[in-house]
Amino acid sequence: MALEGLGKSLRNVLGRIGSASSVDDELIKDICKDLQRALLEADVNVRLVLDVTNKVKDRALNEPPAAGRGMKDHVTRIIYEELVALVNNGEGIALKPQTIMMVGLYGQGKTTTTGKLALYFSKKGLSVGLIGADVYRPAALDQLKQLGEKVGVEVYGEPGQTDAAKIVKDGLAHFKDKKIVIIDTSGRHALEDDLIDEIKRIAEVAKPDERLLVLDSQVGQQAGPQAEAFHKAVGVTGVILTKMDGTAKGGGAISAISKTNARIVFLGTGEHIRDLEAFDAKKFISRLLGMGDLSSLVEIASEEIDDQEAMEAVSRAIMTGKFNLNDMYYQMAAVGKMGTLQKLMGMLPGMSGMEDKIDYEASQRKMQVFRTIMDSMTAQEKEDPSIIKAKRIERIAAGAGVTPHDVRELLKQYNTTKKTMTSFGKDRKMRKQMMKQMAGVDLDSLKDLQGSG
Ligand SMILES: Nc1nc2c(ncn2[C@@H]2O[C@H](COP(=O)(O)OP(=O)(O)OP(=O)(O)O)[C@@H](O)[C@H]2O)c(=O)[nH]1
Ligand SMILES: [Mg+2]
Repeated sequence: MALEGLGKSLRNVLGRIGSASSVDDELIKDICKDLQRALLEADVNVRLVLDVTNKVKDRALNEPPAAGRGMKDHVTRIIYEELVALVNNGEGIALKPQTIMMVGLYGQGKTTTTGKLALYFSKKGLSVGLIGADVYRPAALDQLKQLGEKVGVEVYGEPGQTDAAKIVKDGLAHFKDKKIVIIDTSGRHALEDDLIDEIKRIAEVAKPDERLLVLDSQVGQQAGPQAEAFHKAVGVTGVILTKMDGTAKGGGAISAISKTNARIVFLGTGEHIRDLEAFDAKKFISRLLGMGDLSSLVEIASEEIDDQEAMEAVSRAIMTGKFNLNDMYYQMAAVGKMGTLQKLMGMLPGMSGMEDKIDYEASQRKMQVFRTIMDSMTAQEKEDPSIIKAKRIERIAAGAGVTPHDVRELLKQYNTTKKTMTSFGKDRKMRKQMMKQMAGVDLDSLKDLQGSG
């Protein structure tokens, strides 16, 4: 996952708050410095970084915590809110009839994402037509046609035509009955005048409702000037960050949004046609921060965990064999909210019947205790609870105001759950099928798993 580095350093910042004996002005200033470093390392533009950290500092030092909320929770929540504000610039793409134009430099993922969007809108029940207006690269139309075929969407193109605006004009007439028309345009290595002229002319002909800038998340600080130039030419309304499955630092892309004043609308998370996620700032930041770490944000987390996400968390644990305390906490929150894990358990071969053994109320009560205990642990301990030795158990218990028995119980439950989770992953056939399902995981697709398992 991209932004792994950023996520890790942000989680360390929160970990510092969690393990501090008390939150005073000194700590807040220190934390803000750490936060600054984390964002700068991820390539976020300096001005933005200072903006965010000054806001955090100002609020943390001056705003009193809400009634019943401790200082740790308060500061954690402020950081979360300010990070959400950093990437949040408005609503997603509306599900209404519209024309969408894709722009971006060479190889950023325009054509691939055009195909992904076609699937996205078709799945929502809207008819889609695609226009291939890349007259620059000979194979571009074929590439788009292949994608169209995959998702059952018609592609309009005029092989040999060199006037992109004319193709668009004809294509729009051809697709006058389609609800959604998406225009794929050509890219270049650099921002040359003729590229800018071409997309300007296309925009004049098509008058697209959305002008989406497709941006490779690996692009660093150059993302800013790129975004600015496209914005000047056509008025960018939204940004799609692609290749989020890579190892990008991501901060450059985040900085780019502030140059266009547009919002991030989708994330590309792989080469497959299904690898597209509607962007949700709160979910994105919650995930980056590692839900479970954010004990103060449990309410937010459980509001926002949907079926899909809980499933993904479970699948991820099964697939990778990696499962830490935060994951368990996150999953418990999901179970408490909607019995998602129960559904999943019921569908996995060998696990049906297991759902009856889950006591949801008891699990809710336990969560309260676990939350307090986890607050007294360091980030490392949550990452790898096996490093917690007897002496630390006593300390953690004392810090959390519970008995050592409670701490041991948390660790025991963690070990059992981990064993269950990772034992699936050892079954090769199972793993392969899981892998296949993961991109577009939904309840129906998981039913197939049961049938063949
Ligand atoms: N891993 C990964 N690869 C992606 C993603 N999106 C696109 N790609 C890959 O990036 C490469 C370029 O994608 P295209 O869609 O052809 O990019 P483009 O912007 O249309 O390129 P030009 O038309 O040449 O300007 C292809 O190999 C895609 O498979 C993504 O989200 N993740
Ligand atoms: Mg292309």
